[in-house]
Amino acid sequence: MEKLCYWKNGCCNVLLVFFQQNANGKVSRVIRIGTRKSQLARIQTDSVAEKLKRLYPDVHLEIGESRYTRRKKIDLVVHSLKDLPTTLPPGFTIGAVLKRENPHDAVVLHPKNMGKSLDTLPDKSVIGTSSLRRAAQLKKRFPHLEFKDIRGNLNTRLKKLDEKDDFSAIILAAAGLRRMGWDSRVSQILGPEDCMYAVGQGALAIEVRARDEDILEMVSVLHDPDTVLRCIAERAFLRRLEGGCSVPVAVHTEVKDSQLYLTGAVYSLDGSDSLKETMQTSIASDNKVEERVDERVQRVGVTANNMPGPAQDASEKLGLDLANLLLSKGAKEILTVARQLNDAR
Ligand code: DPM
Repeated sequence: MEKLCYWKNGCCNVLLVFFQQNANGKVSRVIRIGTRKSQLARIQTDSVAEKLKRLYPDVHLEIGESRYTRRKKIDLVVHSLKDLPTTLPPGFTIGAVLKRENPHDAVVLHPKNMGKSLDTLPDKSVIGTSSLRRAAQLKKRFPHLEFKDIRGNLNTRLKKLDEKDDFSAIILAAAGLRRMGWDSRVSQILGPEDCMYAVGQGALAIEVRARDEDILEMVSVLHDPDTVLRCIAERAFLRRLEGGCSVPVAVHTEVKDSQLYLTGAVYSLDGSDSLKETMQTSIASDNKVEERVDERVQRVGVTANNMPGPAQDASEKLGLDLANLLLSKGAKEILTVARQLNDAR
C-alpha cells in the first residue's frame, strides 16, 4: 500500500543534474527540473528551485516536464513529505525536510454556507474528504455531519465543491491551500481537539540518491532542525504501526524548551474506537557532538548529517516508544479492522 501511494499520488517533481560548459570553457552545474502537471506539484518544485538558485547562484536550473519512468536519470525530487513512505526504495533518501508550514487541516465551505462552521452546519450536511484519518476524527466530533469521498487534485476538488451541490464543505490541508494561494477560502483551521494531522503534513521533502554526496550536501542546508526532529518522530511512530498513507493514524508534535512532545492516535473508521497517548523526550544537543559528515545514516528515510545525531536518535526512539505503548493497548487490532473494512468498501 505504501508503495502504491508513493507512485500514485505524490505531489512531486523531478530535478535532473548535469554539467554545462559555457563559452569560455568553464564548467558549471546544471540542474534540470522536471515537474508534473498538477499545479501544486509545480508550485512546490518552483519554491525549492528558487531557494536553490538563491543559495547557489552559479547553478543553472532548467525546468521541464518529466515522468517517473525516467526515474533512473533522476537526481532530485520534491515531495509533500506526507506522501512519502516511511521506507524509501533502496538507493534513495530524503536529503532535506523544509520548514513546516501550518500542519493542520482546514475547512473550505461551499460559498452558500459562508459564515458557518462545522459546529453550525445543518444536520446531515455532507462533508467531502477521502482521508480515513479526517473522517474518523470528525465523525466522532461532529456526529450531525455526513462524510463522503471526494477525489482529484486540489483544483478539481474546489471546482466540485463550488460548482455542484454535492458538498457543504470539504476538508483540505491548510499548507496545500496556502501554497496554491487559496488562503482566503479557509473558513476554519482544525485544532488538535477537532482533528489531528497526518504524519509529515505541511512539510516539503527533497528526495535524492543516497550516495550522491554532492547533491546531499547541497540540499542539506535546507533542513529545518525542528521540522526534521518532529517528522522523524512522526514517521518512526507510523512505521512501527505499519501504517501506510491511508490508515486512520494522526499525530501532533511540538518542540518547547529542548523537549519534543509527540501525541499519536489510531482510530476505527467511525472514530468510535480510538487510542491516544502523549510522550516526550529531550532533544537538547551538545554542540560538540557533531555527526561525522561522511556518515550515511538514514532515520526513517531521512539523512541529516549536518544535524546532531543524538537528537535524531532520541526523536526516532520517541516515535517507536509511543507506537509500542499504543500497540500494548490494542492499536494493532483497531488498525487491522479499519484496514479490512476499508478494503471491503
Ligand atoms: C495523504 C492523505 C491525503 C493526501 C491522507 C491524509 C489527503 C487525501 C484526501 C497521505 N496525502 O491526510 O489523511 O483528502 O482525500 C495531499 C495533500 C497535500 C499533500 C492535500 C491535502 C498537501 C499538503 C501537504 C493528499 N498530499 O491533504 O489536502 O503538503 O502536507
